[in-house]
This record gives sequence, structure tokens and C-alpha cells, in this order.
Amino acid sequence: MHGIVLRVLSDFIDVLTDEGERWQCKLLGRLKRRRRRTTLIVAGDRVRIKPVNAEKREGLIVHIAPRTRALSRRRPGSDFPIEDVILANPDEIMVVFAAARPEPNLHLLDRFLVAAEASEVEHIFIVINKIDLTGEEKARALFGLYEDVGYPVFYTSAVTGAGVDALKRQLRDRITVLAGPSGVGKSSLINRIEPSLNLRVGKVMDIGKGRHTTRRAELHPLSGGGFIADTPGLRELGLWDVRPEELSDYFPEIRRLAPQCRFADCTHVTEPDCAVREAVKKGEIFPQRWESYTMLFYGLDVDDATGLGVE
Ligand SMILES: Nc1nc2c(ncn2[C@@H]2O[C@H](COP(=O)(O)OP(=O)(O)O)[C@@H](O)[C@H]2O)c(=O)[nH]1
Ligand SMILES: [Mg+2]
Ligand SMILES: [Zn+2]
Repeated sequence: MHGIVLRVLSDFIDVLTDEGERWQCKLLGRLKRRRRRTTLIVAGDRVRIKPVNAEKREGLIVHIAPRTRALSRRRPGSDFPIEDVILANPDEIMVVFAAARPEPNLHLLDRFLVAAEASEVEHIFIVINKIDLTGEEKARALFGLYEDVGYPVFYTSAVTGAGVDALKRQLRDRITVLAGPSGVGKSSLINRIEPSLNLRVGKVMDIGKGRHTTRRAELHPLSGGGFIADTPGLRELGLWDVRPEELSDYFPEIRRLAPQCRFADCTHVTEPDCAVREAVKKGEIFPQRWESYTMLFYGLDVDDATGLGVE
């Protein structure tokens, strides 16, 4: 039988088979000696299992498929050869923000996007929740610029259910990593999509905190197909702090222009003949995005930046 690993608790590995059954598995001893340079087995890994006790749904994992990509903990400043994988085969990162309450801080949103871009996951989209508080139009006026940058943006309300069906379609058949500040309604949205998960609302980090010492990810199956990954935050994964010289790779609109700069290693801050600063002058890059870039470049904290919210 084939399946996907939902979670790993020391020696016990929960597998959801393609037939939709949960099996508790152990790993074939021979497999433990492989994969020396990466994490042996984590949530999201595709596996083949053999039944040991079919009645109790206990099995043995006899094969682990190669990973297409991984969400891994970054080890800044070390060339430690072993990759610390938190989640295998993530398809997309969903960055959740609120249209109001908390007051939107666009620099903080940019910070989350940079962290997401610094991961191996290519597909990133934004969810603006709590549009019941502002109306969708006002939310679009504030966050529409992110669609111009190239990110798909969904507008939702976990309270009224607005936009939730479109979001459900986006999540279908994919492994989605959830990110965003606390209080924006991540748990509420997931509960709206999958009430049986019954995540606690109004609690900081109700999922994935301290329960398992390893803090590996856990996958929550969605009845429409696909999984929500409960992972440590992007900050905890070390994706938060990026070196100034790699920062321009993580702003799509800057990344696109960088090849036109005079210097191949242009940081776009002081160099002459910089295509990016030229675009900023012409208003082709959003001023707020440029401000985030320079703030992050100089290591300024964006967490307390204010003044960009809906009033
Ligand atoms: N008005 C409104 N409140 C919401 C919405 N979604 C969540 N909330 C409230 O926002 C607070 C934080 O929600 P929670 O789901 O715990 O956010 P999380 O920290 O991102 O998981 C709770 O008081 C929720 O009731 C929404 O769409 N509209
Ligand atoms: Mg929560
Ligand atoms: Zn430049």
C-alpha cells in the first residue's frame, strides 16, 4: 500500500494510505541506515507500507520515496552536512494577514513574504482575512498591490465565510504551509474549512508548540483532498533573517529587474546605474515595498513599523 506520513512520534509513524486509512507504522530497520545527510522520515514523505497486523492497522514502512522539496531549518553560518527537514514535499505557503484587528502592518507582511521566499517552496499566496471588518473593497485597495507584484491574493472572512470556497479550491490536493502573525485568524479559517479539526481560536500557537520535543510538522488531512501542515513558524525555521546580499532574490519585482543593473552583485542601495532604483524613481516599484527592502537591508526591525494601516 502507498500513503503519506502524517506525523512522526519517535518510533511510531502515522501514515494515511491512498485508500484513506490511518495506519500506525514502524520503519524497516534497513531503511534507518540510509539518508545519512538528511532527516530520515518526516510528515509529507510518500511511503510504501506492508501490513503487520491488518486488524489493528499496524504496518511496516518498506520504502520512502525521494522528496521533491522540503521545508528545512536553516543553520546560519554553519556548513553542517545534515539537512534538518521539518516537512517533506510542501506545495505552497499561505501567508495570512488581517484587513483589520490587528491593524495591518505591510512591512510585517513583506517580512513574512521574504521568509516564505527564502524557503524551497516556490508557490506563495496571500490570504487577507477579517474583511467583514473593513469590506472587501477597502481590503483590496490596501493589499491589491501584492497581486501586481505577482502574489495571488484571497480575501476572506472566517466569520461570514466570504471567500472561503475559493480558498478551499486553492488548498485542494496540495500540502499547504500556514504562516502569518498571531491573531489574524489562521485557526479560525482552518476551522471554517475543516470544522472537525477544532483548533483553538484566540490562543497563540495552538498547534505545534512544545508537544513533541522535535517540533516536526504534522499534516492535517482536508476532506476535500490535500493537507494543512502544522509547522513551526517561518521565524523558528530560521527563514526570518536573510543576509542583505540575498534579499533582492526574495522581492519578485526586484529580482526581475536585477539583471539590468550595471553590476551583477548590485544590492540596489548605493550602486550607480541601478535598474531597480531607476524603477523606484519612475514609480514602477511600490514605495512601501521599496521601503521594506531598504529597512530589511539595513537590518531595521519591521515589527513595530506603523502608519500604513487602514485607519
Ligand atoms: N471579525 C473577524 N474576526 C475574526 C475572523 N477570524 C478570526 N477572528 C477573530 O480573531 C481572533 C484571533 O483568531 P485566531 O483564529 O485565533 O487567529 P490566529 O492566531 O491567527 O490563529 C479571534 O478572536 C477570532 O474570533 C474574521 O474573519 N473576522
Ligand atoms: Mg491560531
Ligand atoms: Zn541594482
